[in-house]
Amino acid sequence: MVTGFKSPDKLRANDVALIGLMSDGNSSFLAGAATAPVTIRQALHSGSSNLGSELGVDLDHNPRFVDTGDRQIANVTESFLTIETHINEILARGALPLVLGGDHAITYPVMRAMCKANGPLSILHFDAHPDLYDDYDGNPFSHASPFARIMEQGLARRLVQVGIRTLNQHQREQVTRFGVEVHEMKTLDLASIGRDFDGPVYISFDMDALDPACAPGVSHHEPGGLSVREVLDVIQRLSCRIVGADIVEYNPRRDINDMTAMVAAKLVKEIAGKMLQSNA
Ligand SMILES: [Mn+2]
Repeated sequence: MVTGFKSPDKLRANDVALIGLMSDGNSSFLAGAATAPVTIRQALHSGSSNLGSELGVDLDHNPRFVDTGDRQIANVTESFLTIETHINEILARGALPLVLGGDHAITYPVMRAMCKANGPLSILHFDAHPDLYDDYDGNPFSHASPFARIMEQGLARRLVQVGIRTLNQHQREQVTRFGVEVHEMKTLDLASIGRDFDGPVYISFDMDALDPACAPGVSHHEPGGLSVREVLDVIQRLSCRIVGADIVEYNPRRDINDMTAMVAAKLVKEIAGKMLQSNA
């Protein structure tokens, strides 16, 4: 049982604000990601580990790490678009959102709020999929389309994708159209990633970027992915300011012994730690 959520109006500047968005109405294949925030939080606070990041930030009783709880998002477009308002409440206090999805569709309304507050950011996007479909099955808000909406509306100045291994012809055309910087899995040079960010960065982390062997609790198993250690290395090496992040597409219904929830909780610790350090 996790308690002690705080209202966003208690946030202060440069706090990291955890927020769960319980939304999977735009998933194309399987539902289940909506309950992810609850399970990730249980893993984060499970007695089997502590709340310290590897780089030395302790989230336990840390006054700058504030959990604002979860928001229920109904499976209708009007409710989905209120996500922007939920993030605005955090940004209005000068705090930094760390969002637990939900499916990847949430990143579009989150970035609308982020762009309004920060101007267009660079996005470091970990994923097996580029999520650049113009629409998917007729749904422009599909979890396969958020980065098409973000790029066509100028909500990001750079989109750097890591772990991609599902590019088809349409999405290759979208990559060219939007100038997306794609680090495909087949030719990955991890040391080259993230060295050249020259402004604040938003991290969007789809759990299926990881190999299904280390993160089976996702809707779309795509073999040949990243290891947990590899993504931690990339995140820990970042020297830019990280002003927001999301961790999406964890599907508890597909998990085995909560092992993927534990990986998501590890990412919360390392990303929150980096956000706190880079905005100290
Ligand atoms: Mn994906």
